[in-house]
Amino acid sequence: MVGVVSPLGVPSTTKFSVVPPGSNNEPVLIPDTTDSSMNTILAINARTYEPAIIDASGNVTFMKPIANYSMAGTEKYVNSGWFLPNGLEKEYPGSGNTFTVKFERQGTFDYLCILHPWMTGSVVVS
Ligand SMILES: [Cu+2]
Repeated sequence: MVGVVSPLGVPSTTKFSVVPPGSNNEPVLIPDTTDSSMNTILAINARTYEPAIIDASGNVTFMKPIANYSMAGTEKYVNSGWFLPNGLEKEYPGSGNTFTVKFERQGTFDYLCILHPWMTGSVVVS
């Protein structure tokens, strides 16, 4: 499971660590376009906010918003990122409003909305 809010420990002014350590969690960092030494940090878990994959080996890959993804079926985690109404996503860099998945393997694949965990479904590929 993954949380929407990203709790962070701050051991120094430049390093952040997730709480609890090893959780499926990392912050959204938005570079400051006027000062390259500065970032804005959203207390939202980037692994929910941006399209992200955790492969069978545990490697995390982020994709650009409005991504197309071919799912091998061995992934530990596939996330679409946050969907916002058309146009509004421009005000929230990293968000989008569509996510396309091509299923490469037969099976039943359960999904849920992280913001509304009672919204669930299954895709059956036969
Ligand atoms: Cu929802």
